[in-house]
Amino acid sequence: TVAANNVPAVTSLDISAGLSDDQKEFQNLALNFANNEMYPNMAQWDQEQIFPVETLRKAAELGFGAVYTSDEYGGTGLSRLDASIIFEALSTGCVSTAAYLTIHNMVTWMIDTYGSEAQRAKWVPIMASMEKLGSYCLTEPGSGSDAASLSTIARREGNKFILNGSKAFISGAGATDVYLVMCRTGSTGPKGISCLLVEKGMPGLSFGKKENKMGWNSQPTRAVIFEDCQVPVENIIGSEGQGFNIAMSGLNGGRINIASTSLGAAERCLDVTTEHMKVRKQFGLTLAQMQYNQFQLAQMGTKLVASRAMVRNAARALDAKHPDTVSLCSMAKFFATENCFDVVNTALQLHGGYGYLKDYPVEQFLRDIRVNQILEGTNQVMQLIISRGMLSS
Ligand code: FAD
Ligand code: 2MC
Repeated sequence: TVAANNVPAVTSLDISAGLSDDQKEFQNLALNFANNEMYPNMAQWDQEQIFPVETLRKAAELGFGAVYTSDEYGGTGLSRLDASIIFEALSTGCVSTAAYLTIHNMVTWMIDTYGSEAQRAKWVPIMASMEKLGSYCLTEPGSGSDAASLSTIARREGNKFILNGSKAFISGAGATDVYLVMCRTGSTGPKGISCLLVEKGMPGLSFGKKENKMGWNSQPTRAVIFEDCQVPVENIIGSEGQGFNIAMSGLNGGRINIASTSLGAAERCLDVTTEHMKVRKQFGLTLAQMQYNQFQLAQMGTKLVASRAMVRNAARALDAKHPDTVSLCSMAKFFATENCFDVVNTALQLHGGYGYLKDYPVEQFLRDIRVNQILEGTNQVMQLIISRGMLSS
């Protein structure tokens, strides 16, 4: 249930159950931000395709620009569990905007974790404040699920890398400043990949047209194109050949965070639907008085609570560096994005024809979380990772 200080809880599923007092406090902070700064605007951002950078910067003032980045250079220094709680709360207000924030957080964490002192000192403070925005560039037109087959190439020439190739589907691209680009500096396969920090304005960097999407309309998605793009060698993050490992380690937290945005959507839709069921009458009964609908509601609540438990369990594993972390993150992303999609889809059904109208928020939540089954590794790739882990032990 979406319960912030100023919003009554209308279902009995307490999203703060089991959390510490500190966690409850910033959960409330994030819920209030979602209710006051995001939810009233999410339909307009979607319909007019507005990327709400000022709202993102306000979120950064609360520490949400670098939630789980260490505090040494200005990150907030919270845990992955804390981050999941925050992103879950924020996405009750707008999934698409909260999702971009998670990608920015992932990029900032990657720079802080694998960058040199100089890179960390330069970028973390201005990314934590969201003065500069980040994008994560792994996918290419010819390599999506098989990410290690990527072909964007970086050739070393003196003190520069010359970058050629293109990236597809890059969140934020064109509007963001800092691009972490996975590219080939060596042989085929994952060990020939490096991670370069490319800055907007570097010669040879350009962008494709803004993609027309089903959801995630409050953030632009574009191809990123490199034509003899010149990148100083000191812009490498980590060492040559480490890029794929860096990219994958970013995605573990990314997958928890994407799953968390599905939780927030399901929560908001459950709230809205419970209210609707209490007032809408057919056959002389409210929808809530019909046993079929009561059972639907029970199934929705159960799926949501199970999904949240999976996501928080994976976040705890990542915090504890548990050996099963990769599998647990993949399971959480797979389970929560599928089940929360079902919850939101049932919420839409329980609204009847009204659920299909933009007058109600449910159809936007449905469109916005559909992509969570595809990006940051499709749910088929999640199953591949889970079964590999099980078979290799
Ligand atoms: P493909 O890999 O071509 O897959 C097609 C289908 O085949 C899928 O159903 C897939 O599950 C299935 N499949 C593939 N291989 C297997 C297999 N071995 N076994 C079973 N099934 C398989 N990428 C970035 O790097 N940065 C971003 O910021 C970013 N943002 C995105 C934003 C949006 C809105 C979207 C839609 C995508 C974004 N992506 C981003 C890309 C996203 O990560 C990819 O779309 C995703 O990884 C899948 O790759 P693909 O689209 O090439 O599909
Ligand atoms: N965490 C840490 N390390 C990982 C990892 C993970 N989740 N996944 C792979 N690795 C490491 C792995 O341990 C190995 O390391 P080392 O060689 O040092 O032992 C290295 O990476 C290579 O891994 P594999 O041998 O498993 O590589 P393979 O090519 O067989 O498969 C696969 C990798 C399928 C898991 C990977 O390609 C994948 O995750 N594909 C999906 C791509 C994806 O998620 N794209 C998301 C783009 S971002 C996005 O969508 C956004 C919206 C931002």
